[in-house]
Order: sequence, then C-alpha cells, then structure tokens
Amino acid sequence: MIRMEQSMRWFGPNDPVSLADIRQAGCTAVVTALHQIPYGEVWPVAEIEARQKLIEAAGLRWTVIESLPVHEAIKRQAGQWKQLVENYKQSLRNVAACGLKVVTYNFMPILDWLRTDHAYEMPDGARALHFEKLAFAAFDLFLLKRPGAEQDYTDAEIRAAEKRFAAMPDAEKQTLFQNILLGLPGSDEAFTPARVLEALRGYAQIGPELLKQHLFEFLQEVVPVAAELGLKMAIHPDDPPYPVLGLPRVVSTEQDVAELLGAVPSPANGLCFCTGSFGARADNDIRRMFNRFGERVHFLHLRNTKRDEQGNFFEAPHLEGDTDLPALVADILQLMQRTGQPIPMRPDHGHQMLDDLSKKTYPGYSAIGRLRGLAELRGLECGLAAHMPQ
Ligand code: DNO
Repeated sequence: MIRMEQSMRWFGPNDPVSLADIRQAGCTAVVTALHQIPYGEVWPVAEIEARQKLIEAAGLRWTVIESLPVHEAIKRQAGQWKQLVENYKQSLRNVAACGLKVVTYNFMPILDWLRTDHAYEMPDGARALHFEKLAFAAFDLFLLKRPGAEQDYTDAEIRAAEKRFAAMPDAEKQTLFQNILLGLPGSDEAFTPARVLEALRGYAQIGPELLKQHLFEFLQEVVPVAAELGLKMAIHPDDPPYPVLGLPRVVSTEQDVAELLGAVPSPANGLCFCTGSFGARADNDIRRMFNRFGERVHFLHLRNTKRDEQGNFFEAPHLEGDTDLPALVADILQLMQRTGQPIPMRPDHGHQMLDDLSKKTYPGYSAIGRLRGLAELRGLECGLAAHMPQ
C-alpha cells in the first residue's frame, strides 16, 4: 500500500523546533529552504549539500523545497527579470544535482500568506491563526493608509471598519500591524509601511490578466528545464485566496488552476495542494479539485479552516473545520495506488498549545500542534488504508 511521505517544515538551524523534534514527531523527511540566500540569487551546490548533510545526520531526508522564491521583478517583469529567470534555472540545476525532487514556490505579489491574528483563542485555550476581514480593512484603510483603498470596500464595510478601528486598543493596533506585515515565513524581517506602499506602486499597472501572463511566461521558461532535470514544480495557492491590498492574486480558484496547468501541460508543472488555502473560499470544492488535478499534485499541505458568512476564517483542528479531510485522504490514497507514486505531505500549521504556549516559534509552526495534526492525519491514513480494497 502506497502511503503519503510524512514530513514537517523546518526553517533551518535557527528554527526553535529542531530536527530531532521533527523526527520524534514521526516524520521521515523535512521540507525546507536555504532561507539565508537572498531572493533572486543562485543556490550554490555547496550550501545545498551542507544543509542536506545536517538533515541526513539527524536521520531525515530532504526531497521537497519550500520555497525557491520567485523574485518580485519576475512577477512584474521589471528590471533584471530575465537574468533572474536564468538564476532560477541555475538553482533548479543545482538542487537537481543534489538529488532534490520537488520545488515549491508561489506567485503572490509582495506578500505571502496573511493573517490578522496569530493568537486567536480557541475554546480549549489553544491559539490559532485567524483572518478577520474587518480588521484587515481597518489595517488597510487606517493603519497602512493605502491610497485608493476605499475603492476596494463597500460603504457599509468602511463604516464597520471605522467602528472596529475606533474601538481597537492601541496594543491591538500594533499587533495587527505586525501580524500583517510580518514578512515572509522563514524570515524575521517585517515590512515597513513605506516599503509596502512603494512595493504596491510597482503593481499599479498590473491586473490579474497581466499577472497571469507573467506567471505563464515564467512557467514556459522554467518548466522545460525542471522536466529535463526530473524535478517537479509545485505552486502554492494564494492565501487567503482572493485579492488583498488591491493586489491581483491568480492561483485562488479551480478555474485559475485549470488555466495554469493548461498553460504548460507538462507533468513537471504541478501543484502544492494546500487544503487550507483553497478551503478558505466556500466556492472551492476541495475534493472535486483534488480529483480533477490529482495527477499534477506534487506536494500536499493538509490543514483545515472554519469560515463564517462574512469571509472570516480561523485555522481549525486538522480533522475539524469545513474541509472533509477524511474523505480527501481516502481520495489521496486511491490516487496514489493508481499512479504508484507516494505524494509528500506535511501537516500544515497547527495550534499553539501545551508547553508551546509560552514559546516563540514561527506563527503556525510550533511543534506540538503540528505533531497533533500529523498524528491525527497519520492515524486517519492508517485506518483508511487498512480497510481499502487492495
Ligand atoms: C505558509 C506557507 C506558505 C508557503 C509559500 C510557498 O505557512 O504555506 O508560506 O510556504 O507560499 O511558496
């Protein structure tokens, strides 16, 4: 019986969650990146090998990269972007030479994933990640003061955001600000408002159609190289899966994915199927999407969200929330038996709980909550596999 390869994300030697912790949680592999290399620069073979040695010395394997970031200039097709695409190809050659297999990346302009609250209290006292639309609007309109932001909200939303902001204690304003501009996962560097506003100006002329075109042109360049090297590209969907701060987002829906996979129809052009990101939209039917695109899914992020009518969502325990993960894991098992290929997965995020409540880790990436998620998913897979017809 072919089973998912179980891994966790590791942010490198500075991650408070160690390789030993990850191994003890039951993983056989880690998913990581050379976070120390600035975006756009080539990943040198020596550094990839050094990182691999560390991981192997801990009894684990490294086959999935998350992420090999796409430089902003490529997304905007500005400045030295052609050279940066060449650099990307060289990094692909280098990681393939070291035996890595899957390359995760995303095409979200400027900011990666966004949450308004990193410590949303659950009824049991654990803390979850939360996206509250009104708080986000308040940030956009009154903290960042993005020119033209009012055009993206209805009058009623603006009034509600005003009220929400007026009642917000200063400390919450500060945390909200930091949460949203936290910087990219894996780095501690937060954006300043001036930097964000300047970066936003770089997208003033770029709507969803053009961004899509830039993405497809990037893929036309890099996918043939990846295919030749035996690498699989896995794009991570937008999180949350809709436009934010007036920026286009183009990997949010089933239609987006169909276009993206169709634009470069090579098996090397695939997906990081993140159930939590897609699942934050009520109109994404996760199982239908997986069953439609499954053969192009090269990496799985399994987590759950609970939405409300306003479009707010929090990260629910892995087996609760709006996505039927037991049914999806059954679909995944079936697909893997059919193709004969194990798909790497990681329990995505987890609640901050037990001893971790007093520790500082990357938001969403504390050890115990992810261990719980992994244990639940592994048990689920085991139970389903035991009762599956061979
Ligand atoms: C958040 C992650 C994302 C993901 C990148 C991939 O927790 O799922 O940051 O790693 O978008 O490029």
